[in-house]
Amino acid sequence: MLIKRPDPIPSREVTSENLFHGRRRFLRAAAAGSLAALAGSVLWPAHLARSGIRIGDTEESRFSTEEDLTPWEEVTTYNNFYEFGTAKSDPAQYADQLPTDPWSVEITGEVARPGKVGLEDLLGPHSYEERIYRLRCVEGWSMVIPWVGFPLAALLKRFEPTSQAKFVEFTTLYDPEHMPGQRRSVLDWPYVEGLRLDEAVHPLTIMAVGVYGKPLPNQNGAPLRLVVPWKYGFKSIKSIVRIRLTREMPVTTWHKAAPDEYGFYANVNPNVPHPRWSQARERRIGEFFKRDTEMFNGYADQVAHLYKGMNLKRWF
Ligand SMILES: Nc1nc2c(c(=O)[nH]1)N[C@H]1C(S)=C(S)[C@@H](COP(=O)(O)O)O[C@H]1N2
Ligand SMILES: [Mo]
Repeated sequence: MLIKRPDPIPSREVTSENLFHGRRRFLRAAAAGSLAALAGSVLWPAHLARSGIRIGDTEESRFSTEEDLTPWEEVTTYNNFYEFGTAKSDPAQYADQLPTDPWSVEITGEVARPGKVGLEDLLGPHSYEERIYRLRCVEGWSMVIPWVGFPLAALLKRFEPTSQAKFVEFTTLYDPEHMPGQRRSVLDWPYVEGLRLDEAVHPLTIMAVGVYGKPLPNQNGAPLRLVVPWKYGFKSIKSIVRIRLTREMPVTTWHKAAPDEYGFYANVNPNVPHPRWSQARERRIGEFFKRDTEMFNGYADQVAHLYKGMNLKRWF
C-alpha cells in the first residue's frame, strides 16, 4: 500500500565542518580495522535498494560523538534480542533465519493517515534525510555505534499525529517460526516499547536502517529499529512492525515483566540505581576499566529539558 509522500525534509543538520571531521573519523575507524566489516558479506535487501535510501555514502549527524567507535565485530555479535535467545551470542547465531523482505509497518491509533505501508514505500525515494549517527548506547556495558538512520519525527509527521496523540507505542514482529525465543515465555511476546510523543519527535530519536555503512544485520534489528541514545538499551526496540500513537502511556514489555525494575522512561541516570545493581558505572566494550556513567548517557544538553520538574526517581 502506498501513502502520499510528504514534502522533502530540509537539510539543516550538517555543516561542512562536522562533515569533514566526520569523514575523517570514518576513515580512521576504517583504518583501525573496520574495513573488513565494510567489505563483509551482509546481504543488501531488495526493498532497501528499491526504496532509494542511501546507506553507504551518508552524511554525518550533528549529534555524532568524536569517541572511538566500537568495532563492527562487537556491534554485531554482542547483542540483546531475546526473540533469538537470551545469550548475547544468540542473535548473531540465529537471527539470519528471519525473513525481512518483504516487510511492512502498520501505523495506527491517533493519526490522521493510518495505514500499513511496505518498507520500500515507507523509506521511499526522498522521504528522509539519512545520516550517520555515532551514538553511545549503554546498559551496564556501552558501545559507540555508527548507525545509519533518520529522525523518527520525520516518519511520524507523514502520518499526521492528531492533537490527541501523547505517546508512541512500537511493536516487534511476532514470528515464533523464525524467532525461536518466542517459543518460550521469557517475555510476553511480541516485544513492545514506548515513548512520550515529545521524546519520540526529539531529533536524537532515530529509526536506524543501517550500521557501519551497511544495511542492519538481523541481529541488530533489521530492517527497521529504534535508537534512543539517552535511554537504557531496552528502549531501542528492534524489527518494528507496528507504530501506534496513543493517548495513554503504553504498557511496555519490560515494565510488564518487572514493574519495580524497569520503568517507562528508563533514562540513563547514574543517580538512580536499578533495584538489584548500581547504574553509576559502565564498561565500554573493548576497555578494561569501568567508567562513570553520564546523566542521560552524555546527552543532557540535548534532552534534560524534556524532564524539567519531573522526579526522576519516581519516573525511572
Ligand atoms: N524486539 C526486541 N528489541 C530489543 C531487544 C529485544 O530483546 N527484543 N533487546 C533490547 C536491549 S535489552 C538492548 S540492550 C538493545 C541491544 O541492541 P544491539 O544488540 O543492537 O546493541 O536492543 C533492545 N531491543
Ligand atoms: Mo539491554
